[in-house]
Amino acid sequence: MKTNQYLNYIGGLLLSLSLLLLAACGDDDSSGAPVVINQPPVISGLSDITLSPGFETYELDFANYVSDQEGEIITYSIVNSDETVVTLNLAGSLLTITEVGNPGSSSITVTATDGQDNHEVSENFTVTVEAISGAADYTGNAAVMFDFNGLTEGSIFDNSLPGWLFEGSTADGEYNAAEIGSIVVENDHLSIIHNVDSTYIWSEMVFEDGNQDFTGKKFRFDYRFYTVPNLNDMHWEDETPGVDMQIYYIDAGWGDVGGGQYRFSAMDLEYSDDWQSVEIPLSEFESLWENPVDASAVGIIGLEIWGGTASAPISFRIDNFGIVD
Ligand SMILES: [Ca+2]
Ligand SMILES: [Ca+2]
Repeated sequence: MKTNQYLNYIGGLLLSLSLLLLAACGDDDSSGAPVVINQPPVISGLSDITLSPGFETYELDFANYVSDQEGEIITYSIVNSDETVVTLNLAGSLLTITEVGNPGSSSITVTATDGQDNHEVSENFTVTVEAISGAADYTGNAAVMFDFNGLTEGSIFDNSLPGWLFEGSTADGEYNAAEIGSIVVENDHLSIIHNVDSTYIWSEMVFEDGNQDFTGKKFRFDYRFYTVPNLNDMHWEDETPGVDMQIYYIDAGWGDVGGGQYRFSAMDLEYSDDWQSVEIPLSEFESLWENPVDASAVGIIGLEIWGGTASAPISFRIDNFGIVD
């Protein structure tokens, strides 16, 4: 007997058996339906996902990856292994993955069931958010330039940044890095998150060689993912609630010659997924602490951040911070 003839024979035999069974069942009023075994759902085709920084949200419809023999209504549940990388929202079969702002990977487990006993099936996939890259190095003529390249990654409060001093304070004058938000050296740039009301971060670069003549030069930096509450041009020490940032320069003696300040609230920066550049002539700065605006003898440049709350943090990335032609 050839194989296909044999299969036909077996098929015929099975059909006969089925009919016999149906006939037998027909005699039993308690189970009149044919014996059909309900199958659990099947998940197939899910693959790992890699997302670039700035994706904001990404949607995935599990209905495209789950089938059920009986076409029953499928219900889904999810588990997210790392909420510092992505957060998840599930509405029916539609999964929305939301960016947190940190690179890394999270393992996501989806469980589907058709509602029958012991019919829960699960599958894992990984969502990877790629690391955020620093801006391209500044190629113009710089008098002072912090590019943050080649530094140990981690909190600025734990890892000193050569030539750059960071301090912070709460309103009562206490210094507590954990309460001051975070500035993290990451992948050749700084990540700044400030989410504590009535607290400031003050950072300053004191030039080793003392005062330098920056007449005619510009303050510049690159920024990315700029997310801030409404800046109100107030300093929390003076007025509450104060939410603003500023860059500044001053002579080494803090007032022997002069300096200037420029508030972010006057820059009107917009959120951008890509690196953006800011350049402001030092001559366009306002008076700092009533000192004359004068860039002829600059010994210190700085960045100050005031305010921001847990629900409305000041958050952005910064690179290539310095003084240029
Ligand atoms: Ca089923
Ligand atoms: Ca850099």
